[in-house]
Amino acid sequence: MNEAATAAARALLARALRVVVFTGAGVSAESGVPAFRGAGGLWKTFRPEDLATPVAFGRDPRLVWEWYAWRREMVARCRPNPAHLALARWITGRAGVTLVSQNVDDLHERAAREVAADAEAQRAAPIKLHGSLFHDHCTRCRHRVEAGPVDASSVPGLPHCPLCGGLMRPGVVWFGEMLPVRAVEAALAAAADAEACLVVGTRGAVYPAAGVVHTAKAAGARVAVVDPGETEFDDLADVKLVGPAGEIVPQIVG
Ligand code: BV8
Ligand code: ZN
Repeated sequence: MNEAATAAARALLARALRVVVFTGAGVSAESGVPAFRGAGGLWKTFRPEDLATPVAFGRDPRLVWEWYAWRREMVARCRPNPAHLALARWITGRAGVTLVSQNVDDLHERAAREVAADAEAQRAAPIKLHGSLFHDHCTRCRHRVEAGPVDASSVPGLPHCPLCGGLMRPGVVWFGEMLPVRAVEAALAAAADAEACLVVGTRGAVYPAAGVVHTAKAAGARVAVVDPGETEFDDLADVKLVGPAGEIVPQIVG
């Protein structure tokens, strides 16, 4: 690991009174959660972008539910990695850090619960821009429930609403759908107020989520990017740390 870049990132983050952290699929890669796009993202023969849409769900809800049931079971078997845990310890150990994530896995939340008691853990829970794999809502009355077992063998067997009988859908934001307004507002407010922005494991290709980093940069924040590959934020990065989050993040926030 490039010592100078690590030292620069540590200093950049330590001296900032207010920091926004923005994460993507890469922060969960070392936990065994496949990335969303690129080679690792493929499920059977489908690209995630083709399944994570209201059109795909309308066309074949059984297939889309089978995919989400598979992802849920897979993520439930995963554990937070050193990057999730280091971020949770850092955020509960100091003031002024806001965690914003695109991830629908619950590994940031689980890391927070592992390192701190409830009240404290709440401070390290992320603002989730794209929803969660672990709750569903009704397509008719929007009633929300905690995720349960899914029988994706037939449409009648799929989860249905206990209140109105409508078909339930995963509580995630699909392509072409609006993001949760309060989450976007809270994330952009934290970005506009940040003196530093730490980006971990995201290509930065999905909007409006990627706008969080551009907002922070435009507000004068210094930006550190952690990623083994190229990202769309590399040009605006003040420090780029090339490598896996599980190795690098504990070194810059620990
Ligand atoms: C909307 C939930 C409008 C579902 C997700 C402007 C420009 C261009 C396009 C658009 C635009 N505005 C809107 C669009 C369209 C679209 C979009 O952005 N398309 C992209 C693909 C071009 N956006 C939308 O559709 C959004 N909605 O715009 O609505 C609207 C307005 C009004 C009214 C109605 C509608 C909604 C987008 C949200 C989609 N849902 N997830 C589910 O999960 O099933 S997005 C999903 O994909 C993730 O949440 C995440 O956001 C994204 C994946 O991106 P990354 O996290 O970056 O992951 P990726 O695999 O790409 O990269 C991983 C990175 O990690 C890599 O850089 C890799 O090198 C790195 N890495 C790997 N290993 C490690 C690592 N890093 C560190 N350590 C390691 N070990
Ligand atoms: Zn309902």
